[in-house]
Amino acid sequence: MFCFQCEQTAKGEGCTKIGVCGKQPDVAALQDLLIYVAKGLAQVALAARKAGIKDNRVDRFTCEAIFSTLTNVDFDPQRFVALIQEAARLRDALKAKAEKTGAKIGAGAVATFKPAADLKGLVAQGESVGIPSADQLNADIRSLRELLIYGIKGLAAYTDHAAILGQEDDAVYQFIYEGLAATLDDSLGVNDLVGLALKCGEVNLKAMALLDAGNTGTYGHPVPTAVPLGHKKGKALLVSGHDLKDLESILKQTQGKGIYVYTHGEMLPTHGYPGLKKYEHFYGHYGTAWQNQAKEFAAFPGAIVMTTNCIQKPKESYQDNIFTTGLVGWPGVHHIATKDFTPAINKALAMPGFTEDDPGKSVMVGFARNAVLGVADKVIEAVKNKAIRHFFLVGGCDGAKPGRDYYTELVEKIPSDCVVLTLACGKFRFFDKDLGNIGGIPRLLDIGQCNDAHSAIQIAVALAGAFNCGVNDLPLSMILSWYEQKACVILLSLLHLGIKNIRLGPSLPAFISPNVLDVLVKNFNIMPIGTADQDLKAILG
Ligand code: SF4
Ligand code: SF3
Repeated sequence: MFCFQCEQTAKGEGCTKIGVCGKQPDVAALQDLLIYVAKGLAQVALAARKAGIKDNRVDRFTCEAIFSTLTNVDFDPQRFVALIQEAARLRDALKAKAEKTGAKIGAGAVATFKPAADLKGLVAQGESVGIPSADQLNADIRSLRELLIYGIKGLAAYTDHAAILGQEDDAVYQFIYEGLAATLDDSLGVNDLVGLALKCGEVNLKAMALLDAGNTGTYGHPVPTAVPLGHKKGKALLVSGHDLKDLESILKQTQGKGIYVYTHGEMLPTHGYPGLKKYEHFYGHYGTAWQNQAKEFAAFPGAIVMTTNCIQKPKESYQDNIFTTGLVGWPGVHHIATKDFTPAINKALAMPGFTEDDPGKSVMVGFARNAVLGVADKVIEAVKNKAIRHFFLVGGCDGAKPGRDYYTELVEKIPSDCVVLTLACGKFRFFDKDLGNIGGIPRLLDIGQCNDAHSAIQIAVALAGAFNCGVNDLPLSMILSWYEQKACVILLSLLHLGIKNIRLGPSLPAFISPNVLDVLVKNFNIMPIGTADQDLKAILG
């Protein structure tokens, strides 16, 4: 196997024997094969679209298939067998439909590839279509094709999240097909691929705006809300991942059953949505970021549902208490495909739950664009009268590397006349710190999930508008942490917007070649994080 799509890749180079994430070589090969078949499906979809034929089932499926290959989503080989076969079936059906209209559909090797009938055969096929080695393909082309693929993975994930809430835009699907097909096109050089990667960032802004519209249109704009980190005496069900609709279904299905519902990881900001916080048994937040789940889930006295990334290998002690839904999968873990969460609810009822009330401390969430821009006058005034010196956007993914302590230290050392905006699971490095406030404006503002990056961008753009300057001229520094491919596409969106001087850590992507890095540094002055002291000195002088 060879995989280097995430930040924790082995030795900062690539996972070759088994994934550091727990991905087995057979699943790695099946994921490579699924991406390969998706590229062929994309070629056919583009040709069919030229003939005026679109198929929403193909569009939705393509995003689901690609999302499944994101880091820490699906580790179950059988699910990939089904996805590969369905991809080929949909491709052939679309081709037949288009050809009936007289359209000419190309018959290249990828678009006509026949998947093997069984898992063993598919794994063997997958092993021959993985990422080419640096000897087989020019290092910069390889780097940019993979950057584009990882950008598309993140884009497909956000497109799927938005579509679940009824928000779709055909231009997004069109680009996903174009981007996938472009990675097969040997005529494209470095400049073409850089352009496509930035276009991926541009299209992702559309996808994230759709997701924002889906979330806020369905559940209202988040409002500042205190979330207890403790628990209530009673049965307990923990929901992790990013999917608000799954959470809502669970809240509806647990109503009146004597179960308290808790959030984990990226679900924390959901407590701010009026349409979710109205449920009285939606109580508090348990635990921290994804990489601590083995310890935290083992200690949780109720059932656990994973709605999206990030799942890790369940420990034996809680293997029977954890359930997956949507695109998440782990072999042997009970998967709830129908959205009837009865098995998880029955498990929560059978487990002891918490034996006493302990509200613990609480944290504030709900500072998404509507809440922050609602007090924009106050914020602008505070900047003008120098009560606020600088804004730091410290956000992105969390992960297991010790170097991620940087983000905790940085936030602790940010001076008291500065405001910290945060989003995504990287916040768990400092989310429970009491940073106080500046004239009533909290110094730590949680904008939401990684899925809410659109909200952060809207806040920055609105502030720039208020100060009549560009985002790069604001007293704002972006200090980001990355781990998986949703973060890759958000970074591409920021670069598309021309945002400069981003600090990225804890390490730079292994799939970025030295020349590609050079392009990014020259055009965007993107830089690796240093030490907290050095970076604060460089930013604040
Ligand atoms: Fe390795 Fe990350 Fe790929 Fe998992 S997703 S195999 S940890 S590079
Ligand atoms: Fe986190 Fe997986 Fe990226 Fe949603 S939950 S930000 S890593």
